Amino acid sequence: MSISVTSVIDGLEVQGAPGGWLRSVNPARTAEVVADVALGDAGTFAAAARAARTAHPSWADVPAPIRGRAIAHIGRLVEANAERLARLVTREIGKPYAEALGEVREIVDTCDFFLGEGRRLYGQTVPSEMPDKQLFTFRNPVGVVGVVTAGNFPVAVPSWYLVPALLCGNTVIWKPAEYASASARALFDLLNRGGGLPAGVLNLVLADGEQTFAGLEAALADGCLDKIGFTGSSAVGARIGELAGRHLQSPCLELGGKNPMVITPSADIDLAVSAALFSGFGTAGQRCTSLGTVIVHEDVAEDFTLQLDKAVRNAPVGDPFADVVYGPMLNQRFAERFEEYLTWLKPHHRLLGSDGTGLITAQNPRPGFVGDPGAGLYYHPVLAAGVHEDDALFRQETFGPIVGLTTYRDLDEAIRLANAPGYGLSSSIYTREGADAFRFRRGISAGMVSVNNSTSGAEAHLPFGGNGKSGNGSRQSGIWVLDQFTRWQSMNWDYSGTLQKAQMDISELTPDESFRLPD
Ligand code: UN1
Repeated sequence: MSISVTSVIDGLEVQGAPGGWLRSVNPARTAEVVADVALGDAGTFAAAARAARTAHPSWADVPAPIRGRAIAHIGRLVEANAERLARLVTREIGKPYAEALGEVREIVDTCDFFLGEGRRLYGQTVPSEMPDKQLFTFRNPVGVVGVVTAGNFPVAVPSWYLVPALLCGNTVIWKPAEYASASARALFDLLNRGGGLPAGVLNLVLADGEQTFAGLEAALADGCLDKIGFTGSSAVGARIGELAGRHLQSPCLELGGKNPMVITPSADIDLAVSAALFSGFGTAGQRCTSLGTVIVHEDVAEDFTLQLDKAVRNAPVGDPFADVVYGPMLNQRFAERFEEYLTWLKPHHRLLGSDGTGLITAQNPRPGFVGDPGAGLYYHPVLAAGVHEDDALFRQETFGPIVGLTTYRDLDEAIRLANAPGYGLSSSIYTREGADAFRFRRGISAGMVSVNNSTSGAEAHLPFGGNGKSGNGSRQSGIWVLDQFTRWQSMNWDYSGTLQKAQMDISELTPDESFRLPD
């Protein structure tokens, strides 16, 4: 059953489709339409920003504990709708149902964390250098926040922005990935209904990338946008960073990754193989935290490669409602881009993990495929052994079921290789040596480090974010994201009844600098 989905501004569905109509299809069965999407344009985004600006003062006046209660109710409503929302996510972007349920869980976890933050949002009382004067700090909302998100986590990652932004007293325009519009609209409805949010506090704009960019520009020029949050590619992140910088803003950027996994000689190889399979091929390799390159010590390389090859060959691929390691690509655009990444495979790469490459079809079959491969956008997994440091496959993010493999001789070399592509999101090391783990942690440029765990699967209350090409140092989740959605305000209050000048009218105790202890 297909539905039609629209943008919502100031509590009202937007009429018409100035950006045209888009068909959101099930990538596991491309003949099935999930939603007809009425796209807005730059003007739609700018109108939403104006509505958010108007709604902001009274939302900021709602006491933070009351906003926290709204987050609590949202969490409960999401929990009560968990299976429905997860089914929709699986239908719309092809993520295996178990993962989709986990994704919905991540929203609830985020609500669980921030419902209490409404009763904290702590500021500090600070002593003054002068008598009869007191210093304080307060967290103020930033104002109007524009959130632009990707479709690989169509509901969890948006909640990392929307929940804390609302809790902190901001109003929001959310622009989800247009190919995941039905999932986005479902989350949007849950947030609005669950939170009892007044009109204009949270607005939804469905639009393509270029119109969104023009909309961000217009809203910034209008003075109706105070902060941008963006999850997506490093290239678009850089454009958003430039745009925000021209308006003296610093966006919250969560970008791509080329996440390394180092396998040391002491590693538990079985464990490392299962982690490489999950983080390289789970979600069809379409997480920003997906494994990019395995960097394996040459003493254990043969054993590890053999076992990972076997694990990938035996991994069930297919219908995302069945028990599979991965399903289809998110949508046609991602399938096309993946085909481009496959052209980066070169004769010096040893291709493992499958007998075929490219689209899985009756003519290019995968043994054990679950369901009808011809119905959807299913691709053979690729494990490419023998990648070189200057290969595109080693240096660039490849969103899809492809993992490179190279070897190293000592840990310094492994760390150098792990940092070489210049991203810095997630990373992992498998070792039984504590010293290896700490040396790796210190040397790796990534914002997130796993020890004996995969590169993906971060918990929802630790700082999430990257360095280098993976972001601008912003962090999401937990207490750390509060610095994205609030601004520190300092206050000093002098009740001495005189003008006490800082740094000048201060008293000093006199030290006896010549004092020495007896010999
Ligand atoms: C993403 O791919 O944008 O750590 C986020 C993980 C998930 C989030 C991934 N919890 O893999």
